[in-house]
Amino acid sequence: MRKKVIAGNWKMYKTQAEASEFLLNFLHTLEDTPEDREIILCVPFTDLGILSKSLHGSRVQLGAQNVHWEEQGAYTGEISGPMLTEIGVRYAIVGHSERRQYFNETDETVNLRLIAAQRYGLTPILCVGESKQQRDAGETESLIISQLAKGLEDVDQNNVIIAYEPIWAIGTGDTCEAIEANRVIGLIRSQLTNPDVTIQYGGSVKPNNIDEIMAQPEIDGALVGGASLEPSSFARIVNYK
Ligand code: G2H
Repeated sequence: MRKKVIAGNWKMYKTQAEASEFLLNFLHTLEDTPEDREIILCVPFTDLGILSKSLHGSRVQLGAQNVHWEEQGAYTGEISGPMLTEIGVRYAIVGHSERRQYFNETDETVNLRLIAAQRYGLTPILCVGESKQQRDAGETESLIISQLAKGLEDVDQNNVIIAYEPIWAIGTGDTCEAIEANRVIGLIRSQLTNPDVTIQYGGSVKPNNIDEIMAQPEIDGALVGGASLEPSSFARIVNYK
């Protein structure tokens, strides 16, 4: 049985005070949430410390939005795996399209970060996905196969989550049809040596489309941006039917 995983990606939103307020209104909504799903919040680095304390004893796991490949060193602005695991972080998003687009993240650096995340005890969430231009040019399949091959080189597939995030559907409200997301995720699975890897869909996941997304046989979860910022909306997503 593949694990179902719903992860919020807060991106660069929420101060510590706002994060604490979110939890006040969110945690009680999990009382009846079925045990079959893992819930993760991937939050800004500055929120990790306080959330690590507040989430202690809850069923919500903590994730970072990036991780460097070295244990320590002169890498201004970066955070290492041991810094994250020391404060109870379990997951790290790697290779999100916003990192690739705005911060020159490449398949090579994504690969280094994935390997390091595993080395230091984190489970990485590898993001792959095509732009509108690439989709229109018929390059979706080849691009994703290439991102997977380069990103996953020497990566242990027993400890990784993959998120298919078509760039054209991110933050646009323009969701990829569930059936099309299912098709691409099936293609992703066909490229893996471990068929039991959890593969999420991400891109404008909302309360009104989560049930259809999670009903697809290949889709094991969701990586949720905008709709994870508001407690009632994320609660509805986590409590998908
Ligand atoms: C895709 C997603 C979260 P949103 O980036 O990773 O964001 O749900 O806002 O499209």
